[in-house]
Amino acid sequence: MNLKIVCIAFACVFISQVASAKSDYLDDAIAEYPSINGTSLDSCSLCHSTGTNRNSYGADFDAANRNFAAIENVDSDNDGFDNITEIEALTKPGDANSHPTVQASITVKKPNGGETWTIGTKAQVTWQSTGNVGADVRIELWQNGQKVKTLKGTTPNDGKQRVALKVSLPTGTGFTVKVKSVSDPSIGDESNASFTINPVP
Ligand SMILES: [Ca+2]
Ligand SMILES: [Ca+2]
Repeated sequence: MNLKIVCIAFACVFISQVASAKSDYLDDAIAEYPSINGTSLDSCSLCHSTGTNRNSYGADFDAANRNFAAIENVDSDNDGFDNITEIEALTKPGDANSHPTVQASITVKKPNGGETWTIGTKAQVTWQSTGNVGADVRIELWQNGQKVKTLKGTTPNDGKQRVALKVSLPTGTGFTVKVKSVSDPSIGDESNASFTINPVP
């Protein structure tokens, strides 16, 4: 047997041992999380970026003495979703570019019913958004199911906007505010209940 054959034989034994060590952990992962079997998470890339280099999830797994349950509530790749949420959604817990899809939504917080606005003052409109709502929103004033005024045609989607209550606005009861995405007006929300606008005192 020449040296070349000995080296190749050694390399094969070494590689097969590394490979079997990897697949043991993958088997453990599948035993812990049967739903990943046969999916894109059923791969070395669950814990490794390239070759034997661990990704952030693999590093946390190693640091936790290879205890999957101990790192379930950790967000290893810092993409806003903890590891168990990603595993259940079949997205990669060690890859920030892979994460669950968030439904785009807007929720009006103020006015949400019962308020009284007064012409001549400024009123605060606030809202929350999730997912990809876009950079800007528009704010509309509705009364008894009819749109009466666009208070802001476009304003940054930063969750709050003060609006000047001009004398040209109608007064009375039955008002609601709608906040909608400018890029996709089908994403929006309306005050849960109506509020009142009083004239200048
Ligand atoms: Ca994550
Ligand atoms: Ca991820």
